[in-house]
Amino acid sequence: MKETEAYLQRKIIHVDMDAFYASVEQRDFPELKGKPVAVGGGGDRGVLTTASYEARIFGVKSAMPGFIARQKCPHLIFQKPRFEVYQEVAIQIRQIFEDYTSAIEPLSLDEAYLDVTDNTQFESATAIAQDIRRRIKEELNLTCSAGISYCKFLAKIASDVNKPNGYFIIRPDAAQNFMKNLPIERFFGIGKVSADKLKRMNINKGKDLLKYSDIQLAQWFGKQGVWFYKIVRGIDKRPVESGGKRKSIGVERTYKKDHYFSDLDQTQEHMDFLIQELIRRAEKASDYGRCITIKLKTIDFKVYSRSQTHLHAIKNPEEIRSIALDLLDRIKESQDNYRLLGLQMSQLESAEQDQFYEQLKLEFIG
Ligand code: TTP
Ligand code: MG
Repeated sequence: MKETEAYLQRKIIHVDMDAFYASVEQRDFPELKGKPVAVGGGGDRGVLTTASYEARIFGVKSAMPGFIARQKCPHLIFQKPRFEVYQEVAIQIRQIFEDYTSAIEPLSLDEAYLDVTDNTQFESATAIAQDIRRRIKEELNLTCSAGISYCKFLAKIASDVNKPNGYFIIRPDAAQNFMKNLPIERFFGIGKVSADKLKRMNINKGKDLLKYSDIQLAQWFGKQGVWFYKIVRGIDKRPVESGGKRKSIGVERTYKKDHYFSDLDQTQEHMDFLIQELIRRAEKASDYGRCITIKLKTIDFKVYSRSQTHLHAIKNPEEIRSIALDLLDRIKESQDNYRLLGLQMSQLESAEQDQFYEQLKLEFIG
């Protein structure tokens, strides 16, 4: 087998739970079954985390402000999120996955890639996906959808095709055809800005993008253009990255209406609280990062974020404070009122150590 074709032989499954938080609520409170349910968004200003499929018929969806959801569906039932429960369920799902492969890459609580190429117990990846779906239903009483393909991008697209409670396979020989009619914004790595630009060039679907050479696309989009050229041909060799350590430690706080803030002094006070909390968590994890990011969300949902990266992990509370306040200064020209403040530390030492050891291991093998 030529090295260039090896990636086509892989068997990757993408599993995504259906209306995850809402389904857990309907499972645990049977009186909610068959009803339009929203999780979160019940307060004055909150947004929904998700909605049950019964609510989606009314146009209710994730990230929608609660008051709009209520307008669209007056009998919508608002549930308070129970994050610890969802986290617990995510661990149970993960335990089921581990019976099939150790190559598991979670994307969020309810979504993961599995590389099952080496699993010889089942006759096909589809059989594995179906077995996983059966077990999630039997053991956890929840439904999910699965996509099966040779690469991450297509497996993820596939899990959406027959959602909810379905599955879909995209085989290598069917991939080209499948992608021809795929809207441009659904290709992995084509973000909103690029998609808009492509559409202005009358490139709306995969088949339109196929007409352009890598050189042309690179001229228009730089390095990204080369990726567009590849992804529209289904060339996605990204491995399923398992065992990934956590990449960041973050804290954020959403404020109620009476506590919105806009002036610098108040922001600093709130920031001090977040700094203490961040340090507490970093100490608990014995992990510190090189990069500090702050995030501010205005009352009309504009998000500002600023980061600063250093050469060494930042451990000193005073240093974190001075970086955070510096970053704040860079946002503060605007006179907005804010409802959310967040502070995050990333480029964690432990994760970088792992990369370093991984690199050493490779050098020894090589
Ligand atoms: P998704 O998989 O995007 O959505 P879902 O599982 O609710 O519905 P679907 O059937 O379409 O997959 O997200 C998983 C969970 O993550 C979701 O149940 C709630 C949470 N979430 C948020 O908290 N905020 C958000 O904006 C989104 C999109 C999801
Ligand atoms: Mg989901």
